[in-house]
Amino acid sequence: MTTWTVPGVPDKERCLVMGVVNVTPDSFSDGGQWFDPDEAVRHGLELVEQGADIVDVGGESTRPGAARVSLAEELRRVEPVIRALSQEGVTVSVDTMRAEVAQVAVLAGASLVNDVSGGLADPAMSRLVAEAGVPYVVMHWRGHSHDMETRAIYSDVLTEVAEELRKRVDNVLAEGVAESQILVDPGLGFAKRAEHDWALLAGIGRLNELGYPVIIGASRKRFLGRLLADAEGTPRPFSRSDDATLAVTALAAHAGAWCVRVHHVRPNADAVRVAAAWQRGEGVR
Ligand code: PMM
Repeated sequence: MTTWTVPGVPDKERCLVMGVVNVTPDSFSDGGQWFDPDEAVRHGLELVEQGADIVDVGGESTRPGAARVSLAEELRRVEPVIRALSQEGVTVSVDTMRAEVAQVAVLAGASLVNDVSGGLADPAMSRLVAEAGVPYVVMHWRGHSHDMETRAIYSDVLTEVAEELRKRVDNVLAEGVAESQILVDPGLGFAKRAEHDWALLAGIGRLNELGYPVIIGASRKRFLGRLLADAEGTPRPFSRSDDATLAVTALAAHAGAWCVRVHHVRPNADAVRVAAAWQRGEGVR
């Protein structure tokens, strides 16, 4: 089992759990629930109590088709929540594509920058991350939500995603980010159809070969709903795909993922412990 030391994130000798707090009115799976800052903070603390190692705070929905929010609105949404959670000692990541938001977030106490565009959306992001010195999630991304579905064209998705991630990482390194800051994520559901998501999960080993900790964000995504469609082919709503998320978590942890990003923390926190015990063979005499 490979264990990673990521600056600013406590080592756990198991796959970490990142709990999601979307401070948005329109996110795919939990939009509107934590839009009020006090509610968002309360929810973040609840996720920690349930076993989250990191709380990921985002102020911009990235669901397919979503329009962008303004910089001012994104800052208004995330800054007070990040500040309050950080003051409570929570390890917070900021889910943003904007360097200015990342900067404010780091000043407010965020320990990681989670950029779903891997630096493509804002050319100032890599420099900012280099200066801040915080871990940086480079996710595979091909374009903004409004038209990302048209970009889901691959002949060999695993090879192409690994290669595009490697190029992004090279770019980010060239801007001064240190190797020790980099985390990678295949970006399930981002310019990907269900079959692409499954191929990437089956290929976690190849993603590990990039040489950086891998994050998997499968929670409540559409490929799970499609898999669990009823006899008429109607996809299972995301509100009833948490058990499937859990199965992905156990398998991803077993396959060497560094972290899973999930909405429903408690059972996933159990699943990563099961995977770690399984790998260590605890209980076997
Ligand atoms: N997915 C979403 C948002 N941020 N960040 C990372 N690193 N990986 C992901 O897969 C990811 C992300 C979209 O999911 P949500 O809107 O349901 O939270």
